[in-house]
Amino acid sequence: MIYDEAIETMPRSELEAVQGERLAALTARVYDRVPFYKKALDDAGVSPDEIKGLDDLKRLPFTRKRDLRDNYPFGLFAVPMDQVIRVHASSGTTGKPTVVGYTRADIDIWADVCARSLAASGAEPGMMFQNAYGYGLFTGGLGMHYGAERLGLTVIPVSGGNTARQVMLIQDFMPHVMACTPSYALTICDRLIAAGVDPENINLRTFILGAEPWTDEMRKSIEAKLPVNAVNIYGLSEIIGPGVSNECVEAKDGSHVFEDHFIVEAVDPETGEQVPDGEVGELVFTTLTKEAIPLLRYRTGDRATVNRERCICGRTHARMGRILGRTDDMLIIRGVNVFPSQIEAALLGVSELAPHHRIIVTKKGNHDHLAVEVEAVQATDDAGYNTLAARAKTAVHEILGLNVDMTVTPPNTLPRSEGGKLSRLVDRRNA
Ligand code: DLL
Repeated sequence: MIYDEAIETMPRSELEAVQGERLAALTARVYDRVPFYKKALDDAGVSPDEIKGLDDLKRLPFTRKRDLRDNYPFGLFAVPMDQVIRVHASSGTTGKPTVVGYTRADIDIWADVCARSLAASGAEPGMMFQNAYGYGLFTGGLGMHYGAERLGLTVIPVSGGNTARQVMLIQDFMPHVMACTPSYALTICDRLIAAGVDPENINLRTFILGAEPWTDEMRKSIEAKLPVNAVNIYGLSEIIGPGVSNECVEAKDGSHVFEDHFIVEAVDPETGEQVPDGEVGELVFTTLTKEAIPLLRYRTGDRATVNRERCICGRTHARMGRILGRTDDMLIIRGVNVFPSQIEAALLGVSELAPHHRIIVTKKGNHDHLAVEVEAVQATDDAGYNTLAARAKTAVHEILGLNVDMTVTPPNTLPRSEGGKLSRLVDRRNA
């Protein structure tokens, strides 16, 4: 089902004309209202009245995650605070989160693009929807919640975690659609199978999966375990949250970017030049309609292709391929964005720890798992190391909200490479 047929199947020439008009208005708006953008445009030698259409996009400066951090928490907001009715946040590269805001109109747009996403995935009004994305500062839970209500679904706002309860609700409330991370979907499937649940006795037929990278192999594996469609949803807090793009269940071949609200580009991460359709580049989004925190050419750090070919579902909006990796070292652990620099910052806060640590990423079952090893400044006994480890673990939890396996080792015991340097990040996921 197509939620907004007129918009989602609009001929590309019309769509691009709408984008061009909105881009011109957006540039003028941020120039007037956000000192950061006034300076960025002045520095780039671009006057807002020169931006007349989509062809002028390339002249606009990029925005980066560090710009949000430098203007923490609300410095990039383009409206007075009394018009901001909600804030959300995700992890930043340091201890401080990346903060975003929404006006009433922004919440409305967000509900719309999430309703489009749910419909593209196969949800229909009247269905029951188990929403297992986290509710809170994370955008996943509330974003999908409003979208589901907009589409006319019955929402079960269960939030993330507590697998036993998720499995109970799937059997008792009989949801047709469930949204969670792909790794969690695998866990849910395995638990249902282990409990001997007959798929014919439950209604679950659609998984809407995102917030972390996944592969076609994972899709095959999920769809082999249960008679479901597993469909990709993509988004990031800075752009709106979930609902930046979504696959259609008809093709399951790339996620349609809701281009009347978001311009998508793929650029060479080194040069910043746009790469041709079909080639891998860093995804860059411009928010055309958002009021509270509109962003020009935001560098996501996510690497993927973009193509504008017509889709069998009838939608004309561009599709992005799967996220193939990042241009930075961001990890996603249980849906939480983790930068190694955050862990380093947390450990540096414990004075008995030496600045020598390594972060080891492995797979435990379906999930990525983080372990941290850090050296103590002074040798002590086992009890001493354990106490220090508990403190280090708390320090990391305070910054990331994640429990990691923490080991404190005696001084000078972690392996160093040739130049005496520790390799800080050891990725054993594919080992
Ligand atoms: O993860 C928003 C979201 C919630 C998307 C629920 C989908 C479903 P952030 O916490 O800001 O927002 O993290 C955004 O997560 O830049 C990607 O690196 C990654 N990501 C999100 N969706 C996908 C996906 C939410 N489908 C960051 N595939 C993004 C791969 C994804 N990576």
